[in-house]
Amino acid sequence: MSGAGGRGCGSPVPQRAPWSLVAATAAFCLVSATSVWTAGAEPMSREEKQKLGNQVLEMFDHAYGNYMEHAYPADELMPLTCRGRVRGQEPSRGDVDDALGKFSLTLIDSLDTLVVLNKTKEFEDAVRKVLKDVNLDNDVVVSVFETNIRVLGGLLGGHSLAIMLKEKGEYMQWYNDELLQMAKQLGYKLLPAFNTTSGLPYPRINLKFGIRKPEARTGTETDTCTACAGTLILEFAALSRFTGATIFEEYARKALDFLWEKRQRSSNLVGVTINIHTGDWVRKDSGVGAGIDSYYEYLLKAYVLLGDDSFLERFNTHYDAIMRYISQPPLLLDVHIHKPMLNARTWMDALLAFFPGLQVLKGDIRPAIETHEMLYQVIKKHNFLPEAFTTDFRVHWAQHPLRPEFAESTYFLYKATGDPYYLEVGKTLIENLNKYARVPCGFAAMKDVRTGSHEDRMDSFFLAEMFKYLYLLFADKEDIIFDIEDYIFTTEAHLLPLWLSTTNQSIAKKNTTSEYTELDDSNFDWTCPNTQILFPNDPLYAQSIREPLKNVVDKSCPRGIIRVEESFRSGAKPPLRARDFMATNPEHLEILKKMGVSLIHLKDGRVQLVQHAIQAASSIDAEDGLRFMQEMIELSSQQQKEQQLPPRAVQIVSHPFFGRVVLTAGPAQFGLDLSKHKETRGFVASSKPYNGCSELTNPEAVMGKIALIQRGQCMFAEKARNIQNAGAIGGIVIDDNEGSSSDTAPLFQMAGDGKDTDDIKIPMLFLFSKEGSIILDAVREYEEVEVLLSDKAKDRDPEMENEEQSSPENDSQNQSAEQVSSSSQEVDSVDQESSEENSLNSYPESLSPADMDNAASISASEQTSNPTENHETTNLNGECTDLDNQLQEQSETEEDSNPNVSWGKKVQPIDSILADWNEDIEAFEMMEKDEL
Ligand code: DMJ
Repeated sequence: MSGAGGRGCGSPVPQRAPWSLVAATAAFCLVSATSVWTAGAEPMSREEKQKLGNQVLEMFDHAYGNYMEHAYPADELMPLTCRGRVRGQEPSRGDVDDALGKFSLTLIDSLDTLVVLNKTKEFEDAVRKVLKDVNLDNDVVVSVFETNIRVLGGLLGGHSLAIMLKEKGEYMQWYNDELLQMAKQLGYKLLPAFNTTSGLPYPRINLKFGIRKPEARTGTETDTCTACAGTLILEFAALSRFTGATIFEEYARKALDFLWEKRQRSSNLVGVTINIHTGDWVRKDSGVGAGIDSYYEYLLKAYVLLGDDSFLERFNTHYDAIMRYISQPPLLLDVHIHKPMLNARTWMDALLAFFPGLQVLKGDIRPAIETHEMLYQVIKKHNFLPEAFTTDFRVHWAQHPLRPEFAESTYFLYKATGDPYYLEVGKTLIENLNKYARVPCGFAAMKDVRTGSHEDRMDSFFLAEMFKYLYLLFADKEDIIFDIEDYIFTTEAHLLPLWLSTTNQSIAKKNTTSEYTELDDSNFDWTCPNTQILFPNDPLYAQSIREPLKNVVDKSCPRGIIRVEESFRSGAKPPLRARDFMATNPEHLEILKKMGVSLIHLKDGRVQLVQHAIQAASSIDAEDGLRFMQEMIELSSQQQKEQQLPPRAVQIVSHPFFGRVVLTAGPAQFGLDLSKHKETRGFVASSKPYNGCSELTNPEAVMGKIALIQRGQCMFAEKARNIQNAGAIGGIVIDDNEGSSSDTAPLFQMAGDGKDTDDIKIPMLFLFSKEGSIILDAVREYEEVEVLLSDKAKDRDPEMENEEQSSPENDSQNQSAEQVSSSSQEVDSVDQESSEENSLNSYPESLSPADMDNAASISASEQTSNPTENHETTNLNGECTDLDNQLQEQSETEEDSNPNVSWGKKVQPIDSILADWNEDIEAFEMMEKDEL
């Protein structure tokens, strides 16, 4: 996402009235603020800014140069293996790959960045390459949304700056609208996607065959995300206005009109996904991040670019709802569209980092400063913004694909406030990128922000957006060869000229005011009048908003926890004891509020408690609150220990394993409970996409089978739902961390997604990578592999046993079978003898204060769940530790001292199982040959 370039207060406005109105309500304040800054963070010298600007240029060269040298004409660079990512030649990554259309994506996405970074010569070369090499007619299924924002937007941004340069008279003199012609060709290729009764586009289209034809391999989808359907208007309207072909703007408007009609009428919110045929909301949760983000962005920007009042009115209506329900400063939390007072999640995603930038464009600076500061504290803790993080700022999903949203908001906040603090923030971003993401062949996405591990990907938006915003942050007007304020940024940071607002506007006539119109005052409740008087009067304003948030996420650990320890030692007790707490008792709720503890109701009936010391009535109340939370943590962890689910077993029962291979698996907190001797038996099949994060494309393959799915990219529950919808009878999630094994890592339970998971009926188990590859290898070797999912290993297949017993050749196999069989029995006996110790040793437990069960029913038998895949928490000694490590250490120590209590030690180690297994296979193969 991004905002408008921002025109200074009082500077001449060449556009028609609506733009000046926007300027007056929002971005208008931006530039004037920079000149009034007088106090707060130390100002940055021009030399320092130039130094940082040059550093950005050098980094861009490193990224772009390596792409051009090692990847081009491929869509993206794989910076670890230093080669191009060509779709179909690399293992599928699911939906992420839908951005790749074999059209040199990174080159097109980088076009206007080259001009912003003053690399005009390189821009000229790049345009020539696009015209010469890029084919838009490939037989490949791409995302309509991604193709629009990255490719259509990239071509239009390139065209906008090409004509600007041509007019200047030095560069691009040969240019004759060729990029625009390509954009038009692409626009026509995308149009078949809109062939639905609703006018909402299909999410995917085949560039060569469109939607309907059998060769298209798409067109069966029923759902799309709101952002996917609502992020077209800028590019499509620009295309119409540049070319005079009105159809594009018409289609994009129709989709937006439909979404507006379908908004939930009482909350004025929209859901995350919608059925493109019926218009029903498929996912009724609503936030400002993933799935919705740029829909809101485009409403406001469509008003800026097209001057159509209806877009501003819609945006303001939604914005009011967002501020009423979703904004819980400094947090932005998803809610349910029908019950907007109910939080739908306990975590936030990284995409919402664009929102402070949009709030700047809107002119609502205060919450923008607050949310930005909260995000910055998370970044300072983890070096990057993890893809998702919890309301108490723990990592929820540790990946970071070098997203630009936070840099974007930093740029807009700097433009709005002129506060040099934001330059320092930008400097930190640059340092972190160089320190942690830079590799010899470019910049690599972070696989895990906590460990600093990399992924072999460098997404095109890194070049389209990150370098633009970072460069512009440090650039003075004279560092850029054109006036950036004459353009609006699309969501992919492509530049479209504001003069389009007065060009070919026939389509918009009926909705547009031709004269300046005074809108109702309520439209501006949150806007510029506040900020216009803000900075001249109080240059410390932004700092004063940030200050209380400084410790919201502490780098080492909240100091308060240590004080709690001390207080505990001195015997102090909170006024409300955790064990007495009732969520239905209004007095208790009042006490919580005083202590700065907020209660978040989850859909499944649980409540989450979060404490923010700064929200407490006094410092004493804050300490009481911490003590209360501490008690809750202890209570919860005690209950959890009593409620741990024991490990489960995946047993390969088909030929030639016949139950000999038993893999230790982690259970799930949802789906069929495999305890009490319930079991599910079936053949396995890999799901497509392998991460199971979207509707399966191979339902026929998994129908009636146990689906194999890779860990990562989305919540476990989401995977379960997708495979269940495809007809799978069970699922095995296989860890994507290569080399992981239950031999060396503690098992854990797969948690739900904070929502009601009763709809998941099939059993789900988790295997670490090493165990998972045993199944995958077996599939490769034998194709048909049958497994048994159960609470404990069952005896070997009796039928097979009989066959073997009757065969004199099988003595040696019988011997090794016995060995394995006896280890199964050991497992059983361990399970019976010391299941509690096993649970404690094998499972990381959540000590998070953020996941308390419904306190009204908290009792010794209640279970506390952790809806995250990752485990990181604050321990009672005030040290922040990784819980996995903590428990691993604990597990190792206890295993050393008492080898009988550990499940891990009791189960035959994988290597030895493999050795036995290989021997068995060889023996069976020999036997088969003999028989033949
Ligand atoms: C970009 O492609 C766009 O900004 C989009 O709107 C969502 N985010 C990605 C980068 O994170």
